[in-house]
Amino acid sequence: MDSKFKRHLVTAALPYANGAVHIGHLAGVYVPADIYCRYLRMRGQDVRFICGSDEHGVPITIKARQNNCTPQEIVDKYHYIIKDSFERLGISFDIYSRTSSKIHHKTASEFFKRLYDQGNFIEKESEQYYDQETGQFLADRYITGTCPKCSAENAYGDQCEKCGSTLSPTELINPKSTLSGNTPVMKKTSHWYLPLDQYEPWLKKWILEQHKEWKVNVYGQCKSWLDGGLQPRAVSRDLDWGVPVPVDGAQGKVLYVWFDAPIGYISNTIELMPEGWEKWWKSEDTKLVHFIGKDNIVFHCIVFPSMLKAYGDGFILPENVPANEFLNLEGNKISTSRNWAVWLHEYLDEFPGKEDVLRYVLCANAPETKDNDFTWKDFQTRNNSELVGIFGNFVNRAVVLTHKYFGGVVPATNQTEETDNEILNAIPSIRKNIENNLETYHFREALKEAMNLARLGNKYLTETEPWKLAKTDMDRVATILNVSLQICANLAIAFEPFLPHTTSKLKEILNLDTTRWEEFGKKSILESGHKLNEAKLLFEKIEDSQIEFQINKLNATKESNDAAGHAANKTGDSGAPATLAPQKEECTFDQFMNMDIRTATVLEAERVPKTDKLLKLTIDTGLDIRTIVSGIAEYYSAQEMVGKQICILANLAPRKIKGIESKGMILMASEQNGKMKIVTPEERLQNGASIG
Ligand code: B3M
Ligand code: ZN
Repeated sequence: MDSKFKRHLVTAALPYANGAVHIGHLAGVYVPADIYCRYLRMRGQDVRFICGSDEHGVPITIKARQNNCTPQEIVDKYHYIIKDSFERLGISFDIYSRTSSKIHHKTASEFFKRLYDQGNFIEKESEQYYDQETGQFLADRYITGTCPKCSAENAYGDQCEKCGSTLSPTELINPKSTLSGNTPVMKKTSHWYLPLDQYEPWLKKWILEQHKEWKVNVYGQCKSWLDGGLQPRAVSRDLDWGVPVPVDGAQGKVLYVWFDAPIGYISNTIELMPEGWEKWWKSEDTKLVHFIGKDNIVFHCIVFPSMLKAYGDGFILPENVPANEFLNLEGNKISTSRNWAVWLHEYLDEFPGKEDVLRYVLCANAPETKDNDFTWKDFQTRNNSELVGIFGNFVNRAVVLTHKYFGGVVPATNQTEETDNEILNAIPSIRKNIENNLETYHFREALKEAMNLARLGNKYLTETEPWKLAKTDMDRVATILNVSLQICANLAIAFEPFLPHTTSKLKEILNLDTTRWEEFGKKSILESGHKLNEAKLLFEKIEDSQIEFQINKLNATKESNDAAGHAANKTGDSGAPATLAPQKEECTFDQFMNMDIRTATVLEAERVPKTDKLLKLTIDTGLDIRTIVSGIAEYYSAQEMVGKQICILANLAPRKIKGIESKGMILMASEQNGKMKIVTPEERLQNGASIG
């Protein structure tokens, strides 16, 4: 361990609260950051793991506009979905807060004010695009056009997603307002700029000379920015959502989201430790590490350090910024807007108890040095042949045989043989490899090493065949099982940073309260005579049908994306949607009046076990609390449903679905692409309000 530092401050990029978290975010940032923090804690280090939602910026206001709601409603919705799903996956943040918090507004505002007062900014008037119809300046994503670098259409005012170039709105060819679709006009406005060019010599020295050890992708991106020459960057925007610029006469202006978001790391640390936070940010013996995705490199390596440098007052800089590349999904780029993703909260609902399988696959396949692909087939194979076939199988055999031959008590070792010593002696070097890899941010390699130990254990049992020796040589069986159980105990330590749910199960089986990293490598973690608990499977096989369900889900997304593109063209031509279900047969007024349709609110929701589509909902109909089973799991997760107001047909004859009595039916509207959406009143009404 690096003894230069007394404490470790680890941050993970603050996810935008304009959508849920997906596997790309996890593999790139949160899973490696969590492994790192768990490892440091096991080594007895003083660690704070800081994160929170990034709740400002144009993507959020655009999403609110699309959904006809306020930005606050958007961030409230996603903040809780994100926070809860991280917790369920076992991401062990010490704090997960949000940038709409009071404390953040105060911290960010004061930060800006100090730089302003110190004269660190340049104030500049410039002409910027303005939408006359909506009366708004068009910052960042409020403007799209053709990319000047790669000619892709629909590049944003701040970035082209196709080629990754950073852009400014005036570089776009044929700019259009995303608000009205109109061609914008130029209008004068003034903003504050951080003169990054002034920090260039200092940054060059700090990064290019003193941090040659940074990952190649990170160092390379910094070098190309620095070689290209830095320009002053605007740190304010004409927007009504964000931290107001704390300067007289700056009405209608807020801090640029990339100015306030990294300060979020500081605000969240203050929120966590109102008294002691300063030593975490201003003491040379704190090691600061930022985990991020590759699209955030410039902000964390160039802009934020320049802000901290400008601020002065002893703020430390990151020791390292381990940024990962991107994870693709089944050969295509993950996309929130095209719904091409595996969403964490959906995964957790669909694979209960399999948190660690996702952690394992995402780490084993992490895009550490290049973009990588996640496929459901690979997910299944890694689970079935590695977790179940190697790790789970080994532990299970060792424990079951100990129960069978020694009543679940760890037997004493007798004479050891060459094979026993070989495997026991291999453990300390595996430990060293894991440590070296984790401390240099090579998480895939570290995990591979841990898995190698399980692999060795499995091979050892297969070769020594204690079940055959049981007829002739119980002394030898005792030794083999003692050795095997020591390996199990070592596995419980080795895997803890990676698969914490599994290792707590394993510790329970081994009847171990705690495991300590210092013990990793020992040959006698479990003393002879120690009683084990009963054997339980660490992992379960994932069936083809589960994988097919996921693949079908993605295919449906693909089809609906294609259909949406198609339908968009069609509507452009004729103004009429392509296909709608034909009108049903006439019904009478009385028949209609017989239907008792009302509002209700979902109190609880859970997936009906062993089904793909069904949710069991407990709802408040105003009249009673009842259960409805509905086939909406394809479109809504259980969590998303809780708290939603819905409309139900209340007097539908009860029927049993999968053994559960369902009373009523939820009203749903089906889109052309077959997707269903629940029907809700425009405003929340009292439950039981009748509809007709
Ligand atoms: N909200 C951007 C992103 O998710 C972002 C990171 C902020 S970290 C201070 O790519
Ligand atoms: Zn481009």
